[in-house]
Amino acid sequence: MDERLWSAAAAVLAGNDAGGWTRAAPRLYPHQWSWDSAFVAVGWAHLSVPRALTELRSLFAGQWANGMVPHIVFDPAAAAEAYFPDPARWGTRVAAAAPDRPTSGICQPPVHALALARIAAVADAAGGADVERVEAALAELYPKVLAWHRYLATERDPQDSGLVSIYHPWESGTDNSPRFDAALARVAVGDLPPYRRRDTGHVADRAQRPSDAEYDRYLWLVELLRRAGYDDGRIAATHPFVVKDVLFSAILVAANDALGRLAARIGAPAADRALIAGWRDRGRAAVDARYDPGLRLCLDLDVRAGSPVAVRSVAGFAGLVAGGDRLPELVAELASPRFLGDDRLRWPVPPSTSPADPAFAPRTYWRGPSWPVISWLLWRSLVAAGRDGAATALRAASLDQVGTAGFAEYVEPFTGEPLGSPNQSWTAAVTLDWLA
Ligand code: 9WN
Repeated sequence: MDERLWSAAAAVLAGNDAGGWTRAAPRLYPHQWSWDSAFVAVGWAHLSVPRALTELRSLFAGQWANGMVPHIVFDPAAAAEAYFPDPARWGTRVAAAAPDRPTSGICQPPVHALALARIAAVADAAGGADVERVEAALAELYPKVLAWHRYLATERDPQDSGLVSIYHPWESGTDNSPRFDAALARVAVGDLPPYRRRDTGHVADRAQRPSDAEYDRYLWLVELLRRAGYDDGRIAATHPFVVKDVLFSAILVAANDALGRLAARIGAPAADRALIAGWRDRGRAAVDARYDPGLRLCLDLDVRAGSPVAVRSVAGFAGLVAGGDRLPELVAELASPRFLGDDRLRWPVPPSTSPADPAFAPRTYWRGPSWPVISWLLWRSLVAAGRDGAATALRAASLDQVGTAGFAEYVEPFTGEPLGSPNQSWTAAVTLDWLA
C-alpha cells in the first residue's frame, strides 16, 4: 500500500468536502455532480462508511418527482457566478417534477447502485456497526434508486429498446467526445440569450475545454429543454439532439445488476426483482446489438439521423461494462494498438478517444486525454468479467499515472501532463478504491 498516495487522495476528498456532499472539484465544479458523487461515495467508503452514505443521501435529496436524478445539485450558498450555467439559466422551476431546491434539468450515467453495492461490500468486509448503517441506508435509498432506474427505462426509452436516450452531450458525461460531433453540428442555434463562460478561467489553456461553438450548442439545447418545460414526452417528440448512448445504457445494465443484488439482500418484493432483472437483460442484449464488427466497438445510435455513430472512443467498450457476449472481442480491442497497445502512451490506460480516430486531440477534454475515472470503470468491468490479468495491469498502470500526474481531471495520454482541474474529487476517490 502506497501510504503517501493514500493520504494525498484522502486529503483531496477532505478538501472538497462541503459538509455532507463533495464538490466535484475545488473551483471549476463547486457543486454536487451526479455521477461524480457516486464515484466519490466509493472513495469515501474507505475513509468512513457513514460519510459515503451521506454523499448519496444528499444527492438523492435533489431527485425529481419523476425519478430523475439531476446532473447537478447546486450549492445554494455558492455565488451565482461560481459556475455556468447557474440555476437561473436552467430555470427548472418550470418543470412539474422539479424538487424544491436548485438543480439542473438533465441527468448523467447511473453509477449510484454500483456505488451502493461497493459501499455495502466495504462495510461487510469490516463488519460491525457499518453493516447496520448500510442496511438502514438501503431501506431508504433502494426505492429512490429503483425510481431512478424506472425513469431511465421508461421516460428515457419510449421505444422500449433497452437503450437510454440522451438529450444533451452533458448527459453522457463525456461532453465534447467526437461521438456527438455530427449530431451537434445539425443543431441550429436560435435566439440564444447572451451568456459568459466561467469554465475557461479555471484551466491553464482554454483549448483543454470544449470550444465556444460547442458551448453555444450546449446552451441552446438547455434553452430548448427549458422551453419544453423539461417534459420528457415533448422532448422525445421535438428535441433536435437525441442519441441512444451506449455507455450510459451499459452503465445502467451494470447498475441494474447491482440493484438486483441489493434488492435480494433487503428482501424486496419478487416483482421488483423480476422487473430489475428484465431491465438488465434487455439492456445487455441491446448494448450487444450495437456492436460493430468493423470497428470492433459498440456504437451509439444517432436517433434523429437514424444512423450509428462510427467513432473510436472509450464508450465503444460499453459491451464490456454491460457484461455481454462481445466481451472477448472488446477485451482484444482494448489491448490493441488503437487503445492500450499504442506504444506512444505514457501509461497503458485508455485514452478517451482512440489515437487512431481522425478526431483525436491529446489535450482536449474528452477528445483524447485519459480520465482515471473511466479507467476505474473499465477496471471494475474487467474484474466483474473475471479478466484478472487485464484488470491487474490496468490498476497498476492507473496507480502509476495518479502517482505521477496527481489527481488531475484528465491527463495527456502521451506525455502524462495533468490537465483540466487539479484535485478532482473522483480521481482521488477511485485512487482510494484501487489502493484499498
Ligand atoms: C458539465 C464534473 C463534470 C463531470 C463530467 C465532465 C464535466 C461539466 C462541465 O465535469 O462536465 O456537466 O462543465 O464540463 O465532462 O463528466 O461529471 O466533474
